[in-house]
Amino acid sequence: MHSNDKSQRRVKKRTLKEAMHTSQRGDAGASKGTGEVVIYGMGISGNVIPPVLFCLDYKCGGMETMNILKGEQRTPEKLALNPFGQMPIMVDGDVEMAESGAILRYLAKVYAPEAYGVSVHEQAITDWALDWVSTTFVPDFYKGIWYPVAGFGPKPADQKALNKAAAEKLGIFAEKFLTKRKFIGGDVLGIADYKFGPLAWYMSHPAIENHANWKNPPRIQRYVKDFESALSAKSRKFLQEGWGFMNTKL
Ligand SMILES: N[C@@H](CCC(=O)N[C@@H](CS)C(=O)NCC(=O)O)C(=O)O
Repeated sequence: MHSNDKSQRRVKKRTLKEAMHTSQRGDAGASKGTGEVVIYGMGISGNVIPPVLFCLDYKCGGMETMNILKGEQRTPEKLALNPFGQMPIMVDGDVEMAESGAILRYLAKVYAPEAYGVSVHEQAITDWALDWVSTTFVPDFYKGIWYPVAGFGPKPADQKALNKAAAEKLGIFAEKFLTKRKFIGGDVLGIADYKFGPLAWYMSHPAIENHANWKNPPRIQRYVKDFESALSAKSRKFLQEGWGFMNTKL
């Protein structure tokens, strides 16, 4: 072998070793965050509320109104941040992103890793709950219960059947994620709670019972009470906008 090849291989090896060392230290791509996260959206949105509550509780930011009823999500400035033209949008320094679940994962990683879960196992359970809520609970049930009452979607063809299926699935959800624990995250709120809590809380509004004939199952009622109690005073104040909005639907 040519001596030059040897030295090149040494350089390559060292680079790989360095890279491994860096990733084992856990600082590959680590981000500190500005501590001044901006969530663009509206306080009545069940997708915007989760990351805003997280920011208020962890004192790392808050919401700036972007009124989608006036099309403000489609200005060139906002489309540059989220080309899908939806809220919430998050900006944290150079990090610009959307999708409530993805934002919560980012926020936890940067500002409160324990809210995602300490071990890979705990994080996987968080992901499971978060993904079930986003991909099943919201489209199959929340959209047929909360959206029509709020005036953002059509009534389902068979409300009674939808409510029955929702209660059954929430029973399974509670058994899986809320047995022997107060929250999905355990004794304290985790990011799956920040996603699910606001939706369950919204479904506990009397307007929902009046118009969709829906009442949260007992375990979810208790969960909603615990969820509200665990929030900071600022978060509870923030929720007043959404509650007030639903009061107009009574
Ligand atoms: N999967 C998204 C859903 C976001 C979403 O549906 N946002 C709605 C309001 S709650 C929106 O921006 N709608 C306006 C539009 O689609 O034009 C998330 O979880 O963030």
